[in-house]
Amino acid sequence: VSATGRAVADVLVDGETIRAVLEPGSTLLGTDVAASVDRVIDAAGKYVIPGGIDAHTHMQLPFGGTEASDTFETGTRAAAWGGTTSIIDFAVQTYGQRVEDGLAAWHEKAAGNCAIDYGFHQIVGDVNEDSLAAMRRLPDEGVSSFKLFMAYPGVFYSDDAQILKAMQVSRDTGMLTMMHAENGPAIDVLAQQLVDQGKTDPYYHGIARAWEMEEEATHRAIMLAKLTGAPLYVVHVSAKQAVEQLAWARDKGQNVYGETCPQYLYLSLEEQLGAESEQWGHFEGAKWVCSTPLRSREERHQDAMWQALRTNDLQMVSTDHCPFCMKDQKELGLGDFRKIPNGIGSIEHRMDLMYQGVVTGEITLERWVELTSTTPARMFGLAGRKGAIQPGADADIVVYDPNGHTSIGLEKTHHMNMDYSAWEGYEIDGHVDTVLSRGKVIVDGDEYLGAKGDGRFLKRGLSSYLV
Ligand code: DUC
Ligand code: ZN
Ligand code: ZN
Repeated sequence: VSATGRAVADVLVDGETIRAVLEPGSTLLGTDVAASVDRVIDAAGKYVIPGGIDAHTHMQLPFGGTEASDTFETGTRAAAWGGTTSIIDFAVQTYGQRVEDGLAAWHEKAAGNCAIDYGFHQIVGDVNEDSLAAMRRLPDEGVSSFKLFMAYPGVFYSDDAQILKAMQVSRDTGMLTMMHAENGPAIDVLAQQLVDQGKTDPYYHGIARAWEMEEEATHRAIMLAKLTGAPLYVVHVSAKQAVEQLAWARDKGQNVYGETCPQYLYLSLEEQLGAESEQWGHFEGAKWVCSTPLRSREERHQDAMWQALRTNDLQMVSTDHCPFCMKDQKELGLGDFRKIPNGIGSIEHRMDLMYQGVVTGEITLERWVELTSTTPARMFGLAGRKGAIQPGADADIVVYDPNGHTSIGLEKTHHMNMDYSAWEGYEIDGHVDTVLSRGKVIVDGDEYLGAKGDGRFLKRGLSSYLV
């Protein structure tokens, strides 16, 4: 299955590379191909798809006084189990730090630890003259996109002046500007007022981060991108009004893109409000505290995300994988939702959860491949190497069984380094059977054959979507 169609075919892998896609029973240079290879993987009745590319992950991200609980080792292993064979993680430059040092630190965390190939975007948390100069050199390092935050004053936040200057670098270099689009200063006032009223439960995280704050920031990012001519990619879109902004800008011909995440397709603020357990009481809702937040199902944001995936107003699905345990991590926010580290762990389940969209008729099989692999490769400068089963591409291949079944839960399918699953109880009509990463079988049924250090750093080129 590719982004453009499906066919019954044999895929010939030679070493780390796809050599040919052949009609079954083909001969190559006079020899019967199937009879002359070292190994045949029988995928009859199953889908053979390009390995998933998760273009938004946060392994070992320092956040809220703690650190995201998946290391590059545990996070990429979980990814492999779930049919994802490449990630693009966010290297972080914090206040007062040099961009080069932030990037070097991320290389140190990842090198020799990944089970699958990995690339980096660069978070620029401190836009100043030094970092603006350093950003111009990032494409030479194979880092062809940077992320700014309109949220999180005091942590990663950039004001409009800083955004404008960074976007000018984006325009000049062809690097994609990735934007966390929420009005952080306004959100922080609302959050403080809620806490002052004693509204401290996790649910109020979503009330403080109102959709108006996402719509406004998305619009502002679009206008700054228009003014500067920067290509813009808005991450973790969750509000239907934010999608309307993207669609509006795209209809006017602007080079603007957006992703959503499984949590914004499946989960809701109402469910977070209703969450309660013996152990945690209403603090149970902390499991789903992430930013942007879960949105109201009554307001139909989830339906709008699925629709946008069909109409191509949103082009990709990434996870924003940013896992924290309840114990000692989410727990930090007991009595004050502002102190709950933001994030959900989903890297293992993205391919399955999005396949559910095929089963329920929300998207087509081809669109599934496009949203989870082909477009991520093209968007982030990996076209030709990743995201398609074609001659010359890396042999990153998943055999997916539409007749298989996957039960998600902490005691079931769970390899992420977390003490809970945000997806507990989800039942998937489908199963990742076999996973190849550059020609090596790393998942074979219930057996894991990958190893840390198998994954290599991906030096990325510029986006195929540049004009
Ligand atoms: N959102 C999250 O949920 N976690 C990390 C950073 C972010 O923007
Ligand atoms: Zn973000
Ligand atoms: Zn993120």
